[in-house]
Amino acid sequence: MNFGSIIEEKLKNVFDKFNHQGQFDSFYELASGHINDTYFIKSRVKPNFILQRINDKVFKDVPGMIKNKIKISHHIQKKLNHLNKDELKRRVLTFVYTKDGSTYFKDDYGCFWNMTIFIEDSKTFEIVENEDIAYEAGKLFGDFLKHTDDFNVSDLVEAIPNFHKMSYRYSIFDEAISNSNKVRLEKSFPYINIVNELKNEMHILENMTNMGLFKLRVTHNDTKISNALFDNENKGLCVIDTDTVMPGIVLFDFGDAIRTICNNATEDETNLDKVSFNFNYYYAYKNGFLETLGNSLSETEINHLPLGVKTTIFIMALRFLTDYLLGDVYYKTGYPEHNLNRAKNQFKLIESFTEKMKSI
Ligand code: GN1
Ligand code: MG
Repeated sequence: MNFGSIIEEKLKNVFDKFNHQGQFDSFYELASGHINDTYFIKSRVKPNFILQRINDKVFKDVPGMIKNKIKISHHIQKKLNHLNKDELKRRVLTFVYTKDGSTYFKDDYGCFWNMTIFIEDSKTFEIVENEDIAYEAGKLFGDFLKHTDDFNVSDLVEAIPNFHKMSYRYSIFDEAISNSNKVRLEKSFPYINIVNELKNEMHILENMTNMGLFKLRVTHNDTKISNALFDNENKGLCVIDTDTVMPGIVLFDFGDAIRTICNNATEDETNLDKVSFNFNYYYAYKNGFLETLGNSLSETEINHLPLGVKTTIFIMALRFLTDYLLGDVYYKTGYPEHNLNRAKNQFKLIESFTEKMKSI
C-alpha cells in the first residue's frame, strides 16, 4: 500500500465514525494551515465535508476547544435565524457529531478529529485583489464580533493560554535564544535587535489590557484573510477556522486581518521587494469593519487600531523567529529557513506600515 492509500483508508475509517448520510468518494489535503491536518472529503451524495485532525500539542484541551467552536456556531446560528436553512449553512460552520453523539472522534493513536459541512460555491483569497474584497472581509469579521458580542466570555475555555500575551511571547523568545543552535542564532541576529528595540512599544496593549482599558470580548484570534469564505460574487460569506475563538481584545482580530489583507505579498513570500503595506486596503477593511461593529467599539479601541496592527504583525514575526530559533517545533515548514523567511517578511511589513503611517 502506498502512502496515499494508507491515508485514504485512515480517512475513510474516521469519516465513518461521524453521523452523516455521505458516502466517501475521494479526498484531498488542504495544506495551507500551519497547525492541523485538514482534508476535503468528497462524498458521492452532497454535502461534502471538511475533516480535520487537531494538533493536540498546540491545543492542550481539544474537547474544550471544540466545545468553544460549537457554542459559537450555535450562538451565531440563533442570530441568523431569519435566514432559511440552506442559506444559514452557508453563513456559519455546521459541526457534525459522531455516531455516538460526541463532538469529536478520538482514534486508537489518541488523535482528535472533528468534522464540518463543506460550504459549496465558496472561495478564499491568499492575497487580496481589490478594495471591495478588503471591505467585504471587514464586514464579515465585524459581523462575527458583532454576533458574539453578547456571548458570555467566561463560557469559553482559553483554547491556547497566553496566545496574544506579549510578555509571554518575549519570555519564550529569550529562552529560545539561550537554547538555539549557533547557525540559527547568527542568522537571527539582525532580527533579535529589532525585537529588543520594539520591546516597550510592543507591550503597550498588554499594559492597557491589564489596566482594564479594553473590553474582554469573544474574539476569533486567527482572522487572516484565508479564514474568510467568499461567494462567487466576492461577497463575504462565512468566517472559518474558529479553533482559536476565546476571550480576547478586538485589536488582534483587527490586526491579523489587516496583516494579511494589506500585505501585497503572501506571508511565505521570500522576495521582500514584493512585501509592502497597502493603505487603500486598510481603509477599505476598516470601513467594512466599523460599519458593522462601530457602535459597539469604545473610543479607546478605535484609537488603538493602528497600534493593534503593528502589534499583531510584530507578534507573528516574533513567533516565527522564536520557532526558527527552536528548530521548527511549532509551525509546519516546507524547508529549513521557512520560519526565518516568514519572520523577515513580517518585519519588512512592519517597516513598510510604520513608514507609510508616518507620512499620513
Ligand atoms: C497558524 O494553522 P493556521 O494557518 O490556521 C497560527 C496562527 C497564525 C497563522 C499564520 C493556533 O494558523 O496564529 O497567525 O498560523 N495558529 C495557531 O499563518 O498558532
Ligand atoms: Mg487557525
